[in-house]
Amino acid sequence: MTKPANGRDRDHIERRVLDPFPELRHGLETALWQRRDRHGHRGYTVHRISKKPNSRMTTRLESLSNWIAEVATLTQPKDIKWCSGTADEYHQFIDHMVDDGSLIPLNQAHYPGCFLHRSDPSDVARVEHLTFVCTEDESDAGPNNHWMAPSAAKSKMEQLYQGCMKGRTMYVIPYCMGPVDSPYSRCGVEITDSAYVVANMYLMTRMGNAALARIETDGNFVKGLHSVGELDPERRFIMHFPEELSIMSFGSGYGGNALLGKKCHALRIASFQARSEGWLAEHMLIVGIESPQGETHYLACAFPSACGKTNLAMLIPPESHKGWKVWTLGDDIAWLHLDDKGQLRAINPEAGYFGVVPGTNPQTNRNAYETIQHDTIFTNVAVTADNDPWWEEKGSGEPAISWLGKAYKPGNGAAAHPNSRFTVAAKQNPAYSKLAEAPEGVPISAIVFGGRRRELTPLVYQAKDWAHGVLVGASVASETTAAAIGKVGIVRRDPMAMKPFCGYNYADYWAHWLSFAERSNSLPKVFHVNWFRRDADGRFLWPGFGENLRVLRWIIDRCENRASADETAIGFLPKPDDIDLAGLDVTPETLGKLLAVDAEQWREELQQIAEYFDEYGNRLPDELRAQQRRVANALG
Ligand code: GTP
Ligand code: SPV
Ligand code: MN
Repeated sequence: MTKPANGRDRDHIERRVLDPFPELRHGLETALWQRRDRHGHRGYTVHRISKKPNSRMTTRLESLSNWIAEVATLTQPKDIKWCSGTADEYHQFIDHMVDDGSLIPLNQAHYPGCFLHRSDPSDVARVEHLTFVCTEDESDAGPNNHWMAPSAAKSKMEQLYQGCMKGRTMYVIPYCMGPVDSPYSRCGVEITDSAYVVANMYLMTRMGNAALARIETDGNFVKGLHSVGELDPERRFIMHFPEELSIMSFGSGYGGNALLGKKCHALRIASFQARSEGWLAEHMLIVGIESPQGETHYLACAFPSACGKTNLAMLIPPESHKGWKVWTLGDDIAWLHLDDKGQLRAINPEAGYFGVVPGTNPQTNRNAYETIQHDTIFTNVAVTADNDPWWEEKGSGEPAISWLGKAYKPGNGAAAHPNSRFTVAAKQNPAYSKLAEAPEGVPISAIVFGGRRRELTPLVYQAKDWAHGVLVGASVASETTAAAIGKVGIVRRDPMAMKPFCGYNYADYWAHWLSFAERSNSLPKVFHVNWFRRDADGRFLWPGFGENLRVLRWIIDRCENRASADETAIGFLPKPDDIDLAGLDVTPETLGKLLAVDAEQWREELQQIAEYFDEYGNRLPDELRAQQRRVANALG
């Protein structure tokens, strides 16, 4: 029994019931007790209270209630709201944001349940230059990450957080990345002062009571603290503490910076955890390709940001491919585990899509287009005179108001921001796979790397074996896009499409990838694709989108040992007849260009890869260096 408070103390304790938890297990209620100490300073204790009289108890997970109390003491919110994850609660958040102007209802007759959020114009993409991995030892973060000592990073962040939620509500979001009943899933709790973040987390993750129940059972969770602060780019940081499984983010409300379950947890922290636990957390889509004969293969594909994952995951088979079906499991992140038979299996830790809007139309991506017709949050799109959302290459309508909220004037730049995004629940996708919720995930036949490169990299090639596949992944380079602040169109090395997301030293990461060969002899085959080759006039040589299925068919046939190939120095390439061009306006000459391997250019590329690897010094696995030398020598 707790000691009853004496009369004097009672005056100093105000009880606030925060969430009646209608469907609460154990008959408990959650409450915040706000206390003042002898000096009148406010402090907080979080309790879950039994409805039985005289049996008040703290939450079963003390590490959680203590952390919430600590954060509340630091940030001083006006109140705390636990998120239970119900649809009603989501609608309450939406109404609240409409009231305060942070969400604008779109035309509800045309787009029911759809809203527009205009972010601060300085806050429209990930900020890689302000993103840090804070390991005790700098070399553990590696040359691929910005690093800060954990103690320095924490004191910097604590200064920023000091009193930052005054007058604001602090939301507590328990979430589960992956199906709640999957052994491969991992949980976290995000604390934020942004209702927009809460609404997005509701669509993107399994959040609320079910996640909280699992957290209490697991006894551990990733701690994510987020505040939008004043949205000042000078006071903006995204800090990761992988050794403590915690994240601190301040000053941005944008997707990857603020929805901490996504890139911060499911990639940076998870990749670090995955290394010690023997699995992989990757920037990959997961897609199922079903043939007219009813045979389904699952592929996991890693392309850098804004390089076609969402589009490939939702691919619509072209007219020429009657009877083919494509099923989406994930569009951005895959967690990969070896099962006890040595089969690599994938789950998607997310439950929604935060996808690039521009370019989405019924021809390029009909599934995505249909998915976002209702119950979608649009961020930084334009609107038409009818108050419909509008974006470049939508294929219909005209912009009246730009993403900045000003009258649109042609010639004044894009109407929708190039990195404008939709947030939507995955279940709305007409191609949503029935295995998307399977706790055991799906078996992966092929791993496909890709990049956006106007030259050099052929339409498709296959690595000779797993170790060569690790080289192929480690060699990915791609033109930068609007998904991150910075110059667009510059080719940079982006190994495994993880440059902004690998939470530890790439050299150790490649060693971890290589180690899978010792643990299984039935690993997936590894490929590389490039949909973005251009001619001298800058036009794409390959039609892309649905037609990419023709390339995936060769990939699947290679996995089944039923397609031929030419062996080259860089790997296996299809013979021109191996890619079905029926009904397609691609001449054999163009296909020749798409499949050409220019030895001179490739020698140069292998030289650049060697120089890039040198940045990792002695830590680089010998096997990777040996693979690089083998290919360089084969090129002559
Ligand atoms: P993130 O969400 O940032 O990780 O991006 P993503 O990899 O999911 O990229 P997404 O599928 O959203 O594609 C980004 C851009 O690439 C869009 O403008 C698409 O229209 C374009 N795109 C996608 N697939 C193709 C393709 O096969 N060919 C060409 N030419 N463009 C493509
Ligand atoms: C990406 O940039 O790769 C995205 C969007 O998928 S974000 O959530 O901002 O990372
Ligand atoms: Mn992404």
